Amino acid sequence: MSLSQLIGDLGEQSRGPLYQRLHHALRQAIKENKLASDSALPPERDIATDIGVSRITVRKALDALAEEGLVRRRHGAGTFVAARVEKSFSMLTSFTEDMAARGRSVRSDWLRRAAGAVTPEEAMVLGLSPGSAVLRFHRIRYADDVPMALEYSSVPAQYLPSETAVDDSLYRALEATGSRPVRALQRLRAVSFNEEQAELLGIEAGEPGLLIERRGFLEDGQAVEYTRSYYRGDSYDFVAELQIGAAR
Ligand code: 16G
Repeated sequence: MSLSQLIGDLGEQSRGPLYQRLHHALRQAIKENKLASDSALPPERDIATDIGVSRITVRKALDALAEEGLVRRRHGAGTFVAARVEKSFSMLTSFTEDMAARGRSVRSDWLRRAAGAVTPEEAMVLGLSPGSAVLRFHRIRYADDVPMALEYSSVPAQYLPSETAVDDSLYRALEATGSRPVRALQRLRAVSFNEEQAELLGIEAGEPGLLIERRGFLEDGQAVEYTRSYYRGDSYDFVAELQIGAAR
């Protein structure tokens, strides 16, 4: 099926300049999986002829998609629909490990990295007494320079020498002090990103996402981590391997 058949009549998609309508139509096609993850798009000039717009219009639409992280340009190879990340829901791995396993480069921008007194919510979740010290790590997490998730972690202060002990990876820092979690409880639910979160992730407010809350525990049952991870719905597939239970 050609791209023009796939996205339909641009006039009916939305208002605004032509490149923007093409951008929105392609974005829709990617989100609806009509353009498969990691598939190659035709060359710009072919798209232009197929849809009946100028090459500049195609270029601008693809630029906008690249900025949103929905397509990726590979030097000399063309433009590809960005691969969705398959994240296992049953492994106690870190963001850094998840991305490294997929050959993606990882970086984070700090929104906050500070010590403070535990809030009532953290005290309940981490099993701490009021007044205890916690370290907070709030980050935008990127894979190949595309913002993928917002992450808000709290760790009881006793498990790390200071907040600056966490550089790239929280789990690496915890491992260094022998306090990496060995068990975790997770809860997940659908969210819609608010204005502030959407801006940090470079997407539009109201887009769907997934919130995963993780409570990580040490061998002795002490809670060492409480993290809320907000994942972009358009970039992740969550997978889990299920086995038939003993009690049938
Ligand atoms: C993952 C964990 C998060 C953990 C982080 C550590 C999920 C749902 N969440 O994002 O709880 O704090 O990895 O990553 O998997 P880091 O070691 O790369 O900082």
